[in-house]
Amino acid sequence: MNTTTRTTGRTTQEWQAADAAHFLHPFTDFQSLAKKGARIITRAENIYLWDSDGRRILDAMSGLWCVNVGYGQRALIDAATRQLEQLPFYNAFFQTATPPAIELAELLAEVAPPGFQHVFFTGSGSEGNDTIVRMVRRYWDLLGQPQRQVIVSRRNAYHGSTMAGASLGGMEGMHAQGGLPIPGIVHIGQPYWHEHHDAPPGPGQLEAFGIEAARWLEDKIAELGAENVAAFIGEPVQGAGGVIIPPASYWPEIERICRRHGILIVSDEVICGFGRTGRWFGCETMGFAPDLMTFAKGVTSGYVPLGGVLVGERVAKVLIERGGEFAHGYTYSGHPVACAVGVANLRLIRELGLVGHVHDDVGPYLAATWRELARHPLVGSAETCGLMGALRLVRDQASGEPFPAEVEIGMVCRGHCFREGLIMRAVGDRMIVAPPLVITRAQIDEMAALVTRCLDLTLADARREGWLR
Ligand code: PXG
Repeated sequence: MNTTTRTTGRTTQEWQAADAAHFLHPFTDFQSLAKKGARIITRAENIYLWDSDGRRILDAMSGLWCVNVGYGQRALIDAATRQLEQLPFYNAFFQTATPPAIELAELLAEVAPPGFQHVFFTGSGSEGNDTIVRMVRRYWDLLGQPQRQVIVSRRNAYHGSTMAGASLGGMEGMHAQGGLPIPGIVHIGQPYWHEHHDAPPGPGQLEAFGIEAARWLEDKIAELGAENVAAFIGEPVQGAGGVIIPPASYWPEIERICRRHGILIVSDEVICGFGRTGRWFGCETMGFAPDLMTFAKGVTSGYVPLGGVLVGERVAKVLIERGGEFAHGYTYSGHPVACAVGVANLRLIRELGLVGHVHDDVGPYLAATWRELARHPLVGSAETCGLMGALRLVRDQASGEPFPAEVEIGMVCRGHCFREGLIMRAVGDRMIVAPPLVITRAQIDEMAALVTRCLDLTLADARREGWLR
């Protein structure tokens, strides 16, 4: 018997055949995957995965931006096991609660920035953003301004895949399927320098661009009428959009504009939350104070599904004091097993000092590593924020000229990563990483060596195919 059958009961080919026959994967071209066969992941430890052929893979994407404490953490496994034995499920409807949900709400209020004392639980980030839409509209309703309906988001944002989540998101490909966005959601441009310029910014230009990009919100508010605008939503750093790190001037200016017009600010912390940027929440790194925050992923390090909304006092006060039922909730709002794992996870992040580890140690180390990688001839720009990094692949380093879209340079590079045992995402021409927060300096070196090898292989392809300038 080979390792595969011993550890997972079936061979890789058997798994792939059953997968192709029955499992419709998310965001997947079903036919082409069926032809190729899925990669079957069978176990994991720390920052490494193993596939059904027994190959080790360095997971530089933390699962899907979520396994902040790394794989195999005993405290989380034990918390889930204990809770499954004691009380696997009870709901939070009908004036009932369970200890893990109460404890997690309490703990979240502790780690959140000042002014966040209340939590609404959901099963995912998408459901968290659906909750946001209903909650901000209810807020304005209760204040006697029911016409304040519109939520402003940004192009190339990602806020989930439900009807409201995909509408809030600014992905055109998603809007094209299913008649989105739903009414009352509009989009402005994203604060991404290279959408408008090939060459890197000169002195002062990035800060000026940040102000300019924030003023697109001012323009949109003027067009809509401030009295009709309920909220602005954004990821502190856009994740799925390609690790787009806004200029430092951007968020403070967005905050000033929203405050001037009384508009609520929603920080989607699904990726940036729980230490990813070197602070507990991305808004702290970016220097703004939101009214509401969506969270998911890192709240349980992805060990079990959980999401929610942290509700600041401005909104909580109205929802609570004006009374009446908020007619919204999910069977799994406050699921005891998920919340027990959340409690164990937040405690572990504290015990291991992971937020400081990112801020003072591995975050700056990744930044230094990225500055080295920026010298590779394929790299036009290299940016990091905490433990998120992006490399923009270009055709000509001197001018920053991008590859023609049809080359799909990111996919070429990702193919090499796949074969070399590195999980790195490609978003257009941006290669991105977001490794588990427990990563060490030595492991960042190991990751960088793999990245360099994959860049070299991609460069060799580009030379051979005549894609370079
Ligand atoms: N907000 C943000 C900022 C996200 O990144 C969601 C909401 C939705 O969360 P759920 O739990 O409903 O998936 C996300 C999810 C990618 C990728 O390709 C990113 C996400 C999901 C799937 C793929 O980078 N982020």
